[in-house]
Amino acid sequence: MVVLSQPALDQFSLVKSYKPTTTFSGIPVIDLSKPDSMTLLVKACEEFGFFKVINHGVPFEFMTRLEHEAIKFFSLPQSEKEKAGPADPFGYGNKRIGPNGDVGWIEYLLLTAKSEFISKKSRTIFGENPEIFRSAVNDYISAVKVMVCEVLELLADGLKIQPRNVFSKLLMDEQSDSFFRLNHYPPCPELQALSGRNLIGFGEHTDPQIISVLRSNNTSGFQICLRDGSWVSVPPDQNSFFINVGDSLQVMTNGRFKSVKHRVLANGLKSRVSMLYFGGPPLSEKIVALPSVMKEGEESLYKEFTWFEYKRSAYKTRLADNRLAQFQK
Ligand code: GA4
Repeated sequence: MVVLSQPALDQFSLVKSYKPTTTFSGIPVIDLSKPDSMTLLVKACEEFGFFKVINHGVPFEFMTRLEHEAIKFFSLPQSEKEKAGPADPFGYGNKRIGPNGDVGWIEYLLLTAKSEFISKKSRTIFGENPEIFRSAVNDYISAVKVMVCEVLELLADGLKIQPRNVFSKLLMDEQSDSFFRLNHYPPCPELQALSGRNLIGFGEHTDPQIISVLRSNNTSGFQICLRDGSWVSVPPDQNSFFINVGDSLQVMTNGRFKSVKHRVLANGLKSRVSMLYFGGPPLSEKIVALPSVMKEGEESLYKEFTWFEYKRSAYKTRLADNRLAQFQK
């Protein structure tokens, strides 16, 4: 039997923070039921690459049902959870993130968002009685996908791009390479001894896909990096979704929308549970700046690449690396 040793606490990244990080009150809040949402969405993607949506239409019950199932899974004995691992990339992962040595104070389940895969792998990932967990994941993903596709269509309208499903069709495609992730950040009591420093739950990075949708319980920890390089804490809100622009949408809008750097800090006292949908295109899709977003004479900032090529190179990087750098012209 191969026993993988756990990384010791001193192998985790510690962030110096002698004063508490600023809690940011300037995060754009977009009410999807209001007529000004289109304009505000475009502004948020340009300024922050990040925003919160309310009145989003996803039943709260879908979130709580899945959260409950996730907590049940993460409460299983370690040996049971390991049966769904390692995350290569899909499956159960504990402290190790990605294939290149990143670690964080986290355990997670990483899945493809394809429903037929979810059912096939059910028994290994979702245990002996997978039906309830599996349907909670499927219902949640379906509803979130509808909501985020509406957001993408409003963004296309706001950018005056036609057809308006130019982004959303990539997520709706049968071949869409979208991921789903359930994260559990256990409380870390040893944090008290770190005298004012913070422990990294999930290290700083940008998301490679088109768009990501985050929902968490009411435990803090999530931070974004502002344009001036400062890190700010995002107050959690279990009723809303936080949405961020991914690298691919940055390229398709020729840098007009920003793929925001974000990270999660571990909490000393409370457990954080989050669920993330990463909307990606089909592997064969060419990721290029759309001609309709370019002004006259504007040149594309990036070389042409397919989503497959981008992913292949992304999996050779560390979390904090700038994955778009090598595709810049
Ligand atoms: C970051 C965003 C998503 O969580 C993820 C991550 C993926 C993984 O955990 O397997 C990666 C990371 C993420 C980017 C660089 C590579 C791949 C870990 C890593 C070091 C699921 C994704 O798609 O890219």
